[in-house]
Amino acid sequence: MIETRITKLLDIKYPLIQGGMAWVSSASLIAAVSNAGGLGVFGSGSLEPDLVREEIRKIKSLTDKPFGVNVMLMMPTAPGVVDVCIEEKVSVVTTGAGNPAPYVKRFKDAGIKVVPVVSSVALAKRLERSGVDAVIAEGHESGGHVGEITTMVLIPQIADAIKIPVIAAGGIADGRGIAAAFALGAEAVQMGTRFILAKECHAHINYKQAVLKARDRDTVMTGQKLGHPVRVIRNKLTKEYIDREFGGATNEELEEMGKGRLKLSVIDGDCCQGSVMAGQISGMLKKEQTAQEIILELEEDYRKVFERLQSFKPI
Ligand code: TUI
Repeated sequence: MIETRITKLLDIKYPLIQGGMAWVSSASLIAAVSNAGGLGVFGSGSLEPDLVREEIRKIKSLTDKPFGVNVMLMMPTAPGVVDVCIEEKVSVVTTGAGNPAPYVKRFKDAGIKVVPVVSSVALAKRLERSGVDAVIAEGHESGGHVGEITTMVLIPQIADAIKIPVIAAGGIADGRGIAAAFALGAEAVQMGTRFILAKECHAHINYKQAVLKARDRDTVMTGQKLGHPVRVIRNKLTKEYIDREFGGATNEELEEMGKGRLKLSVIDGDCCQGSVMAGQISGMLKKEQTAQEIILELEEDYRKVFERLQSFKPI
């Protein structure tokens, strides 16, 4: 498709990264994405370090290609998960929901590439100084835990502010999105929501159906009052949660109400009372495919967009 600093850095064929999604990104999905030439990423979420190690070993048994692990920094398990990533010598660590600077030296000393998710220019600059290899600039369109700035606005500002390569995330799921990300200054894209619909993704069929059914305006923000905004598909839970959030519930009550909700939808398939995290691009997604079909379709789709853009070339 295209060779960039990211394909070289991560030793992958395509500049395509599957976002690490807690509970959703199972070993089978990660291996399928990496075997197809992208970078599969395991979302360790709130898992205990020993379970993360088990999953890493399962992935290693399914692929000899590079893959990544996402460390969710706001979880109390994060320091233990960092130790496991270092002991298991994973190729790449991505981080989310916090500042990974305290861990960068240990990762680099272990030969691990560090690619944090950022949602502001300030953090991107700070992390470049701390020695990370690249950043994933994730816009407000994304699913799950999100920042405030949209992808369209965030990518060019971060690309202008730092020298290390930028990976764009948030609202990207086809060749048009990839071409747009490159135009804005990114050198690869990360996609989460589209890979929920990979056949190798073990998320419950009800979760996949919720993504397939969603239209453009069907995601909402929860957790704004707690200071951890999370984008999910609207359902019975979000109605009750938002009513209580803006109806005077305490932070403790809201924390309690949110506990275990992601597993409830992804694993148990309760998409009424569970938290169905997905991006705004859900409205565009209409079918399940294998990871390889997704990646080959993206390549073909990107090529067509590129050809179309040639006709706009100034004479
Ligand atoms: O991490 C994500 N997305 C996620 S994690 C997740 S699991 C979860 N489970 C239950 C409740 C909430 C989440 C679901 N989705 N994306 C990466 C991301 N990181 N987006 C935004 C940020 C971010 C935010 C603030 C990164 C750094 C940051 O900096 C804070 C600081 O210290 O400056």
